[in-house]
Amino acid sequence: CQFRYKVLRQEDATEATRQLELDVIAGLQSQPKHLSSTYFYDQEGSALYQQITELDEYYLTRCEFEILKTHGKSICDRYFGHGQPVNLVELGAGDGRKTRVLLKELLEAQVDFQYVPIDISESAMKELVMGLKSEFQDSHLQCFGLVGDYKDGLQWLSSQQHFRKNFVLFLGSSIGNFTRENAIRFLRGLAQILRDGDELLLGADLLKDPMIMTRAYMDSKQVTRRFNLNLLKRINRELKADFDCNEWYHYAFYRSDIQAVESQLISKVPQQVYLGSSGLRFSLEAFEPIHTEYSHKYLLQDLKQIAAYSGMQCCEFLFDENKWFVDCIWKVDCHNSAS
Ligand code: AVJ
Repeated sequence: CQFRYKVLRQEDATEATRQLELDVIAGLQSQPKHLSSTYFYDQEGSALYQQITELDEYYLTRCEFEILKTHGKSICDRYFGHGQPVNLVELGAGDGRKTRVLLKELLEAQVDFQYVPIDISESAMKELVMGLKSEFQDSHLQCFGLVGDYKDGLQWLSSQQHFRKNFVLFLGSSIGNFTRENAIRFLRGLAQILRDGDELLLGADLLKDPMIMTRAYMDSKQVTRRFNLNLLKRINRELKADFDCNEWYHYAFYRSDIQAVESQLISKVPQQVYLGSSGLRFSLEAFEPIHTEYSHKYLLQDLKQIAAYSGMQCCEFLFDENKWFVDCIWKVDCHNSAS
């Protein structure tokens, strides 16, 4: 079959829930309290994120769409199709809507490639693969999806034989959820797995008017609020907790000290939360925040520095018309990775 997916690390529900529980306990015992944004993306969270990408205020997806539409052909000409088969690997593929632009270009140019989307959500993957099947049924598209986290994805990459060149997509400024330090650690790991001739296309949100950045995370339809609160709903369900989802403010603001939009859930009242799975109780004061996400924003010079520290070499920067967003193309710096 041309359109299929495989679940890496046979999703051991009990193991995943145990990890969630450990992280939630540690996060709620910390001062200030925090929960990890990696837990946003269950079935409902992935669907809500897809709604976010269609909001007027959430410019990121639209900008990157424009970039891929404008530069797709040149990406295709420049980095694909010297007769060598390619793995087009996408980390965190989600609904793959932006990537379809590239898929069409590659099919048009008759490049020998296979699309390997990787996503943490099996329901999102199912939808992606079925969607591709109905849209590209009569083409030569080969899609081999993988359900897993980034770590599983990198592990799969490193297990591959290297007669195929890899072109890795990491779109949407997903890198922005990492601290700068962790971003470099992650990209170094990727650089070590990639070979001479492989490339990374990295999407990154650029610094701009703080109000524009803030509004993208405080949208008027309050979809982002539901996305943020879904974290508590998930914890209620999976860890038998009793968060009252009505007793929270969703709040996002730009922090110029770390160049990131920070998202929080702020308790409206003094409250106690019971975590049934562990029998633990946590107290929150009125107006106490739980930090849930950082979305980092970049200058081009930051990105150049991150590339250098990660052992990669910048090939080019591709922009939308407003220069609000950038898709960077990097390749492994053989000189750096050898040292
Ligand atoms: C998927 C990490 C790129 O940080 O902009 C959207 C997630 N959070 N609205 C982002 C998100 C709130 C998004 N990324």
